[in-house]
Amino acid sequence: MKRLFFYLFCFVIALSADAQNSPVLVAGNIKTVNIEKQKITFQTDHAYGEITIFSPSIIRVRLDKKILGNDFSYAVVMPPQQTKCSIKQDDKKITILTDSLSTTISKKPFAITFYTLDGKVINEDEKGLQHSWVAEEATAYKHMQEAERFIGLGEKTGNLDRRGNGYTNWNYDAFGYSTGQDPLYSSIPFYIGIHHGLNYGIFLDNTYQTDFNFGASNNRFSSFSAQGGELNYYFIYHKKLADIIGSYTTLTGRMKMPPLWSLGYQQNRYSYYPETEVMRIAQTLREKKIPADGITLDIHYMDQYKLFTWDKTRFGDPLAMNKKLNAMGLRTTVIVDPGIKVEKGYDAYEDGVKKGVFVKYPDSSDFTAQVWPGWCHFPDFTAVKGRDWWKEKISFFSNTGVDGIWNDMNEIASWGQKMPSNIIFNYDGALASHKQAHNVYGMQMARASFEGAIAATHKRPFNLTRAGYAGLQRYTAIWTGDNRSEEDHMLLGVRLMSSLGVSGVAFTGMDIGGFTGNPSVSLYARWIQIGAFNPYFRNHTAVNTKSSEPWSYGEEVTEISRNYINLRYHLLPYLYATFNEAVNKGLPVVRSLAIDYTFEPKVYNTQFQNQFLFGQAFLVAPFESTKDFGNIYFPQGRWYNLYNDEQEQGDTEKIIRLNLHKLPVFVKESSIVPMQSLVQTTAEKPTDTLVIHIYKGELNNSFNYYEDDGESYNYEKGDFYKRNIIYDAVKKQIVFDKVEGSFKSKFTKLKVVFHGFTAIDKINAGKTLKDDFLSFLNPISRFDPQGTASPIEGCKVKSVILENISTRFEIKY
Ligand code: NBV
Repeated sequence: MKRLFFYLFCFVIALSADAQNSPVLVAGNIKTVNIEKQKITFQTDHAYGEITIFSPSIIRVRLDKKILGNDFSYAVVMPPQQTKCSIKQDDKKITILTDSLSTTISKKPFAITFYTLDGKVINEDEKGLQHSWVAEEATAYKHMQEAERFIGLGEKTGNLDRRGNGYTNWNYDAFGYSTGQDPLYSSIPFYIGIHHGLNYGIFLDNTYQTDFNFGASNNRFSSFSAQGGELNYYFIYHKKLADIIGSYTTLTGRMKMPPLWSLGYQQNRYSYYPETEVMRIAQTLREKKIPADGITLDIHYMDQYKLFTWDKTRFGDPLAMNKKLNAMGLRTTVIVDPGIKVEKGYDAYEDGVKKGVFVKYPDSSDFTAQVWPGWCHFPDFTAVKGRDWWKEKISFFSNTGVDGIWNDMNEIASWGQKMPSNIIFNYDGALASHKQAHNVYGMQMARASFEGAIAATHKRPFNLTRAGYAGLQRYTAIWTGDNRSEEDHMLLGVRLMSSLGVSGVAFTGMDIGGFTGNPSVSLYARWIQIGAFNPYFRNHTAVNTKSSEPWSYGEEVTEISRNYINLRYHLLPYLYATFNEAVNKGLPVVRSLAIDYTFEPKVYNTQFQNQFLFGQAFLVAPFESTKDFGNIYFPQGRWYNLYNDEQEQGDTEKIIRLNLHKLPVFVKESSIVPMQSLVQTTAEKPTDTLVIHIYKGELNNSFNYYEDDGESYNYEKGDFYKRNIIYDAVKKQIVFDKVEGSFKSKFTKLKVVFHGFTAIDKINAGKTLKDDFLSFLNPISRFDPQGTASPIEGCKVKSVILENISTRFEIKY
């Protein structure tokens, strides 16, 4: 017996010695707990922790192997909300209950499980692994649920469902990336897990390199790690995936309304110069009746790539040129890179050195690296001083008539791609090494450009970035960088936008036609069709590639391009209102089907994963331009073919013949789609009639029609025009609610177009509506992207014109 005890004793000693020598430090058991209102602080064997109830649906977890430091975030803008909750503890566990979920924290060892209110496990730490450190790398291990799927993580290549893969967040200048390359330019450490009819979000707010493992080379766990700093994550639970995006974007902030012109077509190339070339492009757009709102100038507009300069031989009088462009309804966007050329006598350099705004080595010398202008210094955008300096400098552009800022190379990219770790950033007073500041640098540059442009103009700027971090949507749009002119890149671009969308970023785009290389004629045509359904509609190509304007691929493609750009302009009222949903609810414009049909396995089938909803109404099915047939998945409900109103019953797949002239697009039943007459630019006023297309259906639906001046922030003070339009399939009526807000709509008439209806019973607008408004039911054309309106025999589409009524009225059918 004695001997047995002795052996046991030796075994325990050996085990604990092992634990001490282990290269992996586990958090261990909870030793002390302190509960204060909505916050629990605790200490474990090897870690310090804090769990906060942020809202009924958001629980925040902080864990570090040292005492928790300063609580600062570039991403999170929402403080904890006062929340009705109960926190109880006994020897074994702490239990948190809110109106939305319950959370159990086991004490021995420290481990967290999140449950629904009826006791289903939403997410739980992987038993035996939980939380640990390997050197400075901290990791949380979560049990991989049966058939669990993972979506999100922002700009990540690969499939919609990320299961079986691992990803790294480290902003990277990924020139001509491959379709499986990781990482790319921006980092959004937020993903959504889906299993057993449940979905949740996890946002790891840590700007160091972070790594996610969704069952890559393991069948046990999903995990997330940070190369330094705290394990600081937010767990979000809602029944509906859209609400998870809603909560994530209340945490990290939402976009503001973009300028209306930035939703028009934008013509880019690397680079248009000199001025005569820019004007030739502008004139050709107008002559060929290709609607457009913007021309973008790439690095050649600068004097030897020096920021805040114009090349005087190429652009003698930029202000005058930009005025001429404005008179044609075109706005100018210019590229800006962070690298400031080291050159005596160059104002930005001299001034920057004098004011000490550049990032530095530990010996206080300014960090120098090579990029376009040669040797450069880089402003510290993580410092108030650096941002303020840039904000002042950026007014240079509005002074020369520029309306858009395009922040490029802000990963930071430099030749050689290896920036030393020991560069010191201010990190808003906390001082951080390059390792900690790298992923947030680009977002802070975009922030400085955004805030600077607003300060200079008091208008909404258009701001675009390549690099970013969670929360970037507050300041900027993003595009997916240097893609290739290849079929699979076009489809990858769609998935990148979908993934950015579920990760809180609504204003996204890709280089239409592809940046590197030359697309085939058919690829260009298909890509520009898809582009009409991109939130940011930009055509771009690299230096030394074939011209990429819509007329560069022959007559037929010019016509296809024009048709779809026309369609985009017809759809602006719908798109603008959809952007307003991003502002108010955080919902994206390009919506993965996973948002509305989360638990439908077919959504994640790689055959269908490129399909997306453009706003709430349009189902877009992109296919390679080389295919003759395409298999389309129609989610439940009924779907109208956009071009001929033919109806498809949902919950089916259907093989359709593809045709280069028509991108497959379908409209969901019960949809409400406002459209306007064709204009060549958003600077041109459409006709006085807002056309509202209504598609008959069995679903209840509502659409928030929205308008404002398109350029100022007065809408934040109530200067908008809003009207909720409700499709009530039970009462068989469409209700136009009363108008809200002080803005006067640019439309004075409503034309309601009925799709799929056989008869309209009555239009009940109270006393304001006279009988003669019922002069309707002339068959109009089926929708065709050319916007012509020739009546089609036997078509059931009917319309009615109503003088604008601002009070509530109903249409009964
Ligand atoms: O400024 C030139 C390019 C730009 O056209 C492109 O869109 C960016 O992603 N820029 C990268 C610099 C590097 C190009 C090789």
